Amino acid sequence: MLNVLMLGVGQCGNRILDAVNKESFGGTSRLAKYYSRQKFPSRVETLAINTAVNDLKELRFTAAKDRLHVPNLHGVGANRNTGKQGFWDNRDMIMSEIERRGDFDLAFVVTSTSGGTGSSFSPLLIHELKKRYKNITVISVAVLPFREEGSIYLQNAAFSMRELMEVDADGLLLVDNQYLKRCSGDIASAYDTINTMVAQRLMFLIECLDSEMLSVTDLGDFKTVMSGGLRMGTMGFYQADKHSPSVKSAIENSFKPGSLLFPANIYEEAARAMVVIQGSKEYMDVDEITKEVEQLSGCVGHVFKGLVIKKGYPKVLSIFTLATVPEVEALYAQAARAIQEEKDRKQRAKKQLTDAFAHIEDLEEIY
Ligand SMILES: Nc1nc2c(ncn2[C@@H]2O[C@H](COP(=O)(O)OP(=O)(O)O)[C@@H](O)[C@H]2O)c(=O)[nH]1
Ligand SMILES: [Mg+2]
Repeated sequence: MLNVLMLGVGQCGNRILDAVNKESFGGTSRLAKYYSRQKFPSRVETLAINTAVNDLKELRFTAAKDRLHVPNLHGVGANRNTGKQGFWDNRDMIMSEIERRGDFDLAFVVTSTSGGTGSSFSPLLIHELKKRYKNITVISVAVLPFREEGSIYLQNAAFSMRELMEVDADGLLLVDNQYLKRCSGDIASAYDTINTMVAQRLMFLIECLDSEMLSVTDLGDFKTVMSGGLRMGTMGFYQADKHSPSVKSAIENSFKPGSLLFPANIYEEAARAMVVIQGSKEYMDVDEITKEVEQLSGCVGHVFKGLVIKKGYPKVLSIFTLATVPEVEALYAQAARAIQEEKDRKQRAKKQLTDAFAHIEDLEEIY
């Protein structure tokens, strides 16, 4: 049995964690958390961490004991320096809250890269986790902002992503709000849709890593996939239905740009992959599956394949690490421009005030 820790940090991380808890309790009832058992086969501990108590209050499916308010701050106002200080001031309290939940094999740290709390806490948290848990695999699930959300968010995303890559996490799974915007009209329902997509994929991944598989993929394989390429990746998912229960098309559909959480042409950009397929025996045509995976292996360095027999139409999760990420580079270029503009704006404003004061330089107040 796998011991899994899932941390949701900051508002975005908290909400995605809440979506996980909603899915895991298998219902939409607000009361579900009080009486139903989690659907996870593994032991999964969830913890929502935030400096803003209001963000924690907003959660609907996360038990009170799984919400950790880091005190004396009311959010950090998207300021990552304030956030880092807040983490250091409360490090022992936060870590002991995690450690009293026992030992873990695998941890997901879910956060937006662009806000204040999650983006500053998460790299530090990952560092602490790697230090305190000897054999733990830590994967960061990092949400990229809508590109028009403003210069501070862009700058935060650029710097926090660099920190996430530098703290020895075992890999980064990217979720791009901008790319996924097309899934929904207004922002609020886009968030819900995106959060549910992420929750579904993570839960399916955990379930499969801990299943009896025909063809095995385990935590070690997942780790190997995540360490491929740039150690940054994307996840595809597809669930077939009764109109088209073919496992072949389910696999192919999970590779398509429309199924991915971060844009990539996986045939050209992926470094390693893991494809996990679940479904009733009657749909699991092993020859077809092998053919599909072999085709992918022709383009991608190494592909791990997992098969799980479980009642239902084929469900496919595909995880890719990437060898090139043009979209990330474009975000850094945009962030650099935004930082420069912000600097110029500040200088112009300062100059205007200096000029204004100059008008009264040689004058005194007269009464
Ligand atoms: N996908 C998704 N993104 C969100 C959600 N809430 C906020 N964000 C994004 O997160 C960023 C703001 O970070 P947030 O998590 O609110 O900051 P923090 O609470 O200070 O860590 C923005 O880029 C938002 O678009 C959410 O529920 N889902
Ligand atoms: Mg927020």
